[in-house]
Amino acid sequence: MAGNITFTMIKPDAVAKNNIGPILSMINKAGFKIKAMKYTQMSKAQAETFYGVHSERPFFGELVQFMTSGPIVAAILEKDNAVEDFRKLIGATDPSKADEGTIRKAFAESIQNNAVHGSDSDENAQIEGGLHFSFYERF
Ligand code: IDP
Ligand code: MG
Repeated sequence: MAGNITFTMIKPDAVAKNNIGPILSMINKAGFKIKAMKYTQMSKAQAETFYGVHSERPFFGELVQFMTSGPIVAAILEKDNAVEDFRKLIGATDPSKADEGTIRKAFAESIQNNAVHGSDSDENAQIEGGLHFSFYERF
């Protein structure tokens, strides 16, 4: 059965461009509820852990640098079929391939600076949420 939780970050590019509000509005309009949220900046160690699966990719160093370059908004979102529906809402990793109406189409700058993160599986949603939020920070 599909899970009802996903994890997202509004990335430093979108925060720097003052797009927190418009992105949260799209998330709310798509029917996601906010279970947990914080405005924070990741350390190098946190970003390396978060993106550990990509550690062998050529872009890993730049990705970690980018993700630690400024504040992010981290959140746990709730909805039926959350992971799949949120991936549809954010669109393709490369914004030039993202569909109209998606968050990345509207706000991403490049394949790296692509405005938002969305978990790719129920298992990773649990892991990623756990990296950022304790039980007492979830409502
Ligand atoms: P996703 O965020 O759509 O799930 P992943 O393949 O999991 O995409 O990659 C994680 C993040 O790494 C992307 O969101 C993007 O910021 C960055 N990234 C992915 N592919 C590239 C690339 O080819 N060049 C530079 N950065 C990339
Ligand atoms: Mg991914």
